[in-house]
Amino acid sequence: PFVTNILTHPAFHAGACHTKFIDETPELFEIVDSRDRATKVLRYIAQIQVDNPSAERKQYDIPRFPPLTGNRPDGLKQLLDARGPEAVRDWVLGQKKLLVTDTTMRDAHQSLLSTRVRTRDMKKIADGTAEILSDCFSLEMWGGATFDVAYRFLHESPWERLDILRKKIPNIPFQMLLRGANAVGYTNYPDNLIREFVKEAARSGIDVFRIFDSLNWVPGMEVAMEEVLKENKLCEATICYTGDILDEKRDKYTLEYYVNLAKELERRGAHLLCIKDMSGLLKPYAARKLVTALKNEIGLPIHLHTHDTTANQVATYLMAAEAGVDIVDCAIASMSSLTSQPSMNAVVAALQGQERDTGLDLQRLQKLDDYWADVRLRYESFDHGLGSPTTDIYRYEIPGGQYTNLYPQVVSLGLGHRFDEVKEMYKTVNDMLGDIVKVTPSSKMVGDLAIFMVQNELTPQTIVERGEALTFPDSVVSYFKGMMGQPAWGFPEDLQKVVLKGEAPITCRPGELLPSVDFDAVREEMRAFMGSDEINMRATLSYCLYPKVYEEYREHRKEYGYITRMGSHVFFNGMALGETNKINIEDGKTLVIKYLGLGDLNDDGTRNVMFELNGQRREVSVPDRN
Ligand code: 3PY
Ligand code: ZN
Repeated sequence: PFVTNILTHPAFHAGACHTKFIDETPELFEIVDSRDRATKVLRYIAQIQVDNPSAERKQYDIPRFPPLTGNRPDGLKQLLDARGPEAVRDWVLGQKKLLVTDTTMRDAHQSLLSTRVRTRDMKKIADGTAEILSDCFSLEMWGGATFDVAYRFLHESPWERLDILRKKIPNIPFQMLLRGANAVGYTNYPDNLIREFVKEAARSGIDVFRIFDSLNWVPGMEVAMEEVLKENKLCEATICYTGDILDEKRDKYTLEYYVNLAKELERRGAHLLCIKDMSGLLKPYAARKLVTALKNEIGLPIHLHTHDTTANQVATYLMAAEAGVDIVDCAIASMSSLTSQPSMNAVVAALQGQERDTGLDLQRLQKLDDYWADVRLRYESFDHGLGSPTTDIYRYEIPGGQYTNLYPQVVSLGLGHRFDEVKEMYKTVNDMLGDIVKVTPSSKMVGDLAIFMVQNELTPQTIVERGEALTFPDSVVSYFKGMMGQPAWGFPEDLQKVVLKGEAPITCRPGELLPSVDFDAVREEMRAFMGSDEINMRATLSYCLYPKVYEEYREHRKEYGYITRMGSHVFFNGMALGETNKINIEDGKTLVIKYLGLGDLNDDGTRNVMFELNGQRREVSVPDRN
């Protein structure tokens, strides 16, 4: 193609071509580059077609968008930027409305759609969100599992998501979920990595950092909290709720336990306190009791988070609202309920005209709801969670996000028919460990151990007896070593001995032992796959957190280019025969692609795939792996 470009270039025809022609005519390279980019996009789609030739490929209508009014009122983001986190805290405490955080762009899809919602589908509703939700407390749109899933499965940068949404939504505070010393990963990281990560997230637009420790171990939150305070952002320290404060037989996670924890977090400078009910165990009357006690004992706004797995949680919010909770987490109705957050539309409707009226406009919320209902259809292949609510979660205490993923995980191990046993074992493991807080990453460890025990036909007794000869899952070894922090009531010593096989556990903060990251050395190491591409702090941090995932993301990018703007049904499922799509690969550059079908298998094992690209027939060949 390069030669063709030269031959067809007007300067060449005019005889003005000399040896410097190529150097001085950069658009030749642009043409090559853009043709190259189009080929990459075609190859991406072609590979999906070839990998799954007989898939049923649906076409979708354009989603329904809310009509924009052009009126995007200032929100709490302006107050935070102008007057700082204390001013926001005081404003929250000084007003009556029940404030709402919208989790649609983070926890809702993490808990319903295996975290797969793409930046493109968030960007398209960003303007509408900025107008309609201008009065809400925050948007939870970053952190948790979204960070690695963006790179790993969506082949896009979570940092870019933050940039894009920040630009379109300048009025609502952005909130992220930060797993304390585990950041957005599953293991403890060195202190300087946590600090740099917080700094970069704050610089990139995160305003509210919800920080938790998966064992409610305060030292695990310490470094992240300190750094957020330094950055002058809102530090929302978290108590993870487990057990049942109404059950007098359970004497560990009592009202007193939670109140003491909350006091400690307030003492350490938190601006807000989160009750994180990750498994949806906080029953309505327990919420009333807990919120009343916390309101009496501490002076911070209280932000309640839950999952509606049992269908009890709108009632929980109403009881909490009566008891004075300040903020609740909801998702737009079509992305709510079951393992996700309670429906914002339902909560708003329930409080209309009452003392704690949210002030949000139900009619306009319906427009956001319509959009998400349409978009959700594109994620059908990930939408295989609970069909109906279940109260068995009170027995198993499995977090919302984990509950949707556990079944496919168990199926992929060939244990689908033993799912009930795995759930029962999850409970058994919890009892065996002395009843611990279960949330990422401790919940993953409990799940891993439960599956391991079912697979190996182990019981709490035989696991200790046979333990010497067993190779335990990495997460379990890490837990018993103390690398996830310290559980409040210690480790079962006999099991700890067999898991660690003579190695001594640690009792201090893992961050005190982990050597600091040498960022220069890391950048040097990254050169190997980054080539001449810029290695900025974001790239470096991502690589430190997820080396393999990040490297694969760069490779994918090299091979297929920038596909973040491709429609989601094409991105996941490819195109139906004869379907035409416009695919935007950069500002002002749109490809019109029509899929014409599969061609022949070549001798080298590749298969030709036919398209029309901007009206011209194009054939690309990709490996046929079937
Ligand atoms: C996460 O850590 O990703 C969670 O959502 C925990 O509840
Ligand atoms: Zn959650």
